[in-house]
This record gives sequence, C-alpha cells and structure tokens, in this order.
Amino acid sequence: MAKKKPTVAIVMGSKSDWPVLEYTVNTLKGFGVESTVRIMSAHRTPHEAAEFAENAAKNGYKVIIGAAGGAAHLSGVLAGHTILPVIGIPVKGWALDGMDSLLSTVQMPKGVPVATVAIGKAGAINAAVLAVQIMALSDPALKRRLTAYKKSMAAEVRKADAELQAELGA
Ligand code: RP5
Repeated sequence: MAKKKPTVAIVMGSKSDWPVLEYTVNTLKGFGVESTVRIMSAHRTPHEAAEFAENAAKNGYKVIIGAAGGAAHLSGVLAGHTILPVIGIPVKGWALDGMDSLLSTVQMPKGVPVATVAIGKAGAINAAVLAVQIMALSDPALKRRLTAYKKSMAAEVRKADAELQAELGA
C-alpha cells in the first residue's frame, strides 16, 4: 500500500533537537498521521527555512511544527512565511534551562502567532496532539482517535488512583 502523504511538517533547528522531536513524530504516528522532519535553522540556513514555509501549504502540509532551543526564532520565522498554523516547541537550551527558548518562541508580535507549547518532552507530545486537534476539525476519523486518546488517558488516571487506594488500604 502506498504511504500516506505527510500532512505535518516538523522543522527543527539542529540535529541536537532530535531526541525531543522523536516524541512528536511518534505521537503523530500513534494517530496515524505522517510527518516530514527537516533540519533548518533560522540563523544558519535562513533562506531554506523561509522557502520551506512559503511552499508548505502548496506541498500539502496542514500544520507546521517548529522546534528550536536558545535564541529560538525558528517557529517565528516559519510563521512569518506561511498562513498555515505554526506550533512552536521550545527545546531546552544549554544555558538558561529553556526559559530563553520559551520566551523567544512565545513572544511573537501581533498578527503572527506561534502556538507555543511547554518546554521539552511534554511540549513535543502536546505539539503533536494540538496538530491532530487542528486537523480533526475537518477529519472525522482523527476526531474519533482523539476522543479515544482522551478516554484512555482518563482511564489510566482512574487505574492509578484505584491502585493507590488499594496500596494505602483506604
Ligand atoms: C538552536 O540552537 C537549535 O535548535 C538547537 O536547539 C540549539 C543548539 O544547536 P546546536 O549548536 O546543537 O546545533 O538553533
């Protein structure tokens, strides 16, 4: 069977971001969503990053996820070159524990939003879930998968609570 065309583009600033971005790719896969993963930098390859974002909609992508650490301008640059929704993952940098990445991803000027998620692993997973939520607005199969995902998270919490109550003899 032919592979499905990727609908989510993931752009990270460096190969060093990959351990975090793997969570995004795998979470998307769990929903049956194919993604393209590219390394492009707002500072080291600015022209490629801009060109990629400019052509993303034409190339069939519905959502772009950007991820970078430190002076994390990548998601903002992508957002400046497309009308697709852009989700930004602040990757923990090397000096300020991710606060630098968070602020440089989230503090966009008016008119150019980047939907910024949490720093690191939780954000990487949430970026995928948010991308699925956006696409589920026009995709009933994805909507069903999202509902099942939420139900299974709730079931896990109830199970953990029941186990704790048993352990405590409550
Ligand atoms: C950012 O600088 C990258 O996204 C990465 O998080 C950080 C460090 O990059 P490397 O020096 O490891 O390539 O642009």
